[in-house]
Amino acid sequence: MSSFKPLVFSGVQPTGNLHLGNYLGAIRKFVALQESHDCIYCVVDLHSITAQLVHDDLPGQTRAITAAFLASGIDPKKHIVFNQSRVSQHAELAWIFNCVARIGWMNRMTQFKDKAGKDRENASLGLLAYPSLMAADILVYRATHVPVGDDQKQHLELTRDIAAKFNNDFSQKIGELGLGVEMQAGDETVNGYFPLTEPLIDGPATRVMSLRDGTKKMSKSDPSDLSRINLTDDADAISKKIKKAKTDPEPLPSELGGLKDRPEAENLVGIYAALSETSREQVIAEFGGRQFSVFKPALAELAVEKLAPVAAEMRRISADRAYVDAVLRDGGERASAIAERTMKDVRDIIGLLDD
Ligand code: AQP
Repeated sequence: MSSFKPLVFSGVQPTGNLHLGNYLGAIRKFVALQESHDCIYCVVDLHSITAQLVHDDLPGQTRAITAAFLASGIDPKKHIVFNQSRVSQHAELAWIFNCVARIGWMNRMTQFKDKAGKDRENASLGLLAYPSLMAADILVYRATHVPVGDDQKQHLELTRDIAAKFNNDFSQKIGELGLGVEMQAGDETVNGYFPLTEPLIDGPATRVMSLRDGTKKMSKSDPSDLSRINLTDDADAISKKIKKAKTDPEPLPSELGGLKDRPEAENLVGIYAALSETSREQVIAEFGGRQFSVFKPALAELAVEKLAPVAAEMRRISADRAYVDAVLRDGGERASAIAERTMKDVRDIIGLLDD
């Protein structure tokens, strides 16, 4: 039985300044995976217009995210870096997936409920269909692994559901065309064209929380800049934000279990563990019983040490717009070639004449 070639895909929206959550939950993992896998990393500009259509400077934001990828250590020659809208096959496959996915599946998505808020009727159709485009982003490359933060887990489950339904519905045709990989679907064996992609969500910072409220995710769109550490923040801003981070009056506990019901303390310990590449247990072993007046300066020093070089490199790369544009152009061409091979197969499987 053949199997799918391992391939990593992930994307980041150009909706604002990248923050520590994006960095620890996603981008740093992108960098690590380059050693073991072929990787495709995408600035998902089509996603950024689902919640808000008009942006002040979408091209500038797209270039800034690209610069952050490169500054963090993504190699655009060995791997592929591009912006989504350049490869029209993402949108083409998303349309097909709109016809595979069920409205009930989309209505259950918590991100849609959060972002649409109370005025659901007024949300764009694109916001509802967002997970279908995300499934297309991944499956147009038949990617097997997707590094993401915990908030994307539900969308990855939906991606698997879409792949499984497509494989089941077209199993016979996929087999006749000799395009499939034999896969188990319950008790049956089907000819699958799309892999059931695995999310890669691990480590101590899969959900970095707001510095102002430990129950809310750190987010680009939070109106308070004090809620997040931006990748572009300088050393003073990072130190100030950590100093002002909300905490409780108790010292850090001497056992990990003592972080329960202390979301702000738990968040800062998780951030320290992720930045120092250790575990929460080890952070508690080092700082258990210490006051935040000791822990916060240590965390600020560590954050500056790890993030300042990325910010400096981002500034250097951003100044060379021609280079950033050339990376996106080259990545787009290489991505298109793979995506078109998939779409050719998909058109054949469905019966859409294309020549
Ligand atoms: N707080 C977070 N902790 C860990 N990982 C996170 N990610 C986002 N926030 C956190 C991960 O970063 C990747 C890129 O995210 P995105 O740009 O696609 O959009 P998002 O998840 O909607 O991020 P934001 O910052 O919350 O943006 P806005 O405010 O525009 O909605 C993803 O892998 C995500 O899991």
